[in-house]
Amino acid sequence: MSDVSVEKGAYRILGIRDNAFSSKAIHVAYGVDERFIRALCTSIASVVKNTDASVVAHVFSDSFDNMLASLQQLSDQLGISVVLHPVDAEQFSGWATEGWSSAIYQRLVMAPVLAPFAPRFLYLDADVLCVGDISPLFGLDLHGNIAAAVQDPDKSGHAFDHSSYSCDRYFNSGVLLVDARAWNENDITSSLYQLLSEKSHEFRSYDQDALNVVLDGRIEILPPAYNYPADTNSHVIVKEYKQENPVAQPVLIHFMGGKKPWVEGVDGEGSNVDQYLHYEQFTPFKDVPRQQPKTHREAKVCASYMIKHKQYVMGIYWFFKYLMMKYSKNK
Ligand SMILES: [Mn+2]
Repeated sequence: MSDVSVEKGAYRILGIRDNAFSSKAIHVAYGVDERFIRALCTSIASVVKNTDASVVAHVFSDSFDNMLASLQQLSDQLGISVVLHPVDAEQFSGWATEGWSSAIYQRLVMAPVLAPFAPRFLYLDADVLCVGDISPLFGLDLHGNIAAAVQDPDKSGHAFDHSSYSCDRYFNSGVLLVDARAWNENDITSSLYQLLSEKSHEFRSYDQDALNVVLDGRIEILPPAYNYPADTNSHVIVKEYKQENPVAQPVLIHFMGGKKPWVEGVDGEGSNVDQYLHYEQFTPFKDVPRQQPKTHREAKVCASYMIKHKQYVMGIYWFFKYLMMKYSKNK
């Protein structure tokens, strides 16, 4: 792939299709770093496989060097256009990211870039899996609001100053339907920049808190089916949320929390991991074994998975790996 270089600020289209940029096409957008390429491909495939609409996938990243071959292959396999948007991550360098990649901030800069492509786009976290048709979202009445999202399972609201916005509508930023024109007319990106430059270290859920503060009162709340927690998350808040909001057929399943379905040993209480693995079959990661655990928490999860599945040797192996990862790190 020696001819590959993506200039900052320029975009590049992989797989130009006849129908891709018709007004009927639906646009989905992701902001990732290259560690998420596998999840990204699976998420895109899951969107495409569940709709008759033409899909254009926009990917924002500060580097495409290690993603380009996979995205080209994905574009060919799915017959869709994938648009690469290089983002200079330097602009987020002073902002808090503890435990996260600065890619969390890429969703804040998408609307100005995407407005020339489409009046409306759907931002998705790469850990969101689509299992139903998202095209109705593109005809939905937003009642003059700038964006639409689903309420977060955690009703407490994370943002630093609860008096500055209505916590009872605190939304999860993993799925965000954006009216690009309204966003730009209201200078939302500038407001987010200003807020994060001053306060990012006071937030708990950085980009999500900032979006909640800036979009307060200008957000349309979507039904839970459009950002439903995956069954890999057994947190008590998530469990209570799911009991209060039972959804028989979700459209977008969000692998919230530390357990990701592309890591060996991650199991859910239901079928969400199997659903994830199903859509992976439509990507360049078809039949590639799941990622090995890389953190001590993942190693621990893997150890108990192996024991549960009566693979005792692997269980003991991962238990020792867990101990080594945990104690070599915290010397
Ligand atoms: Mn997520």
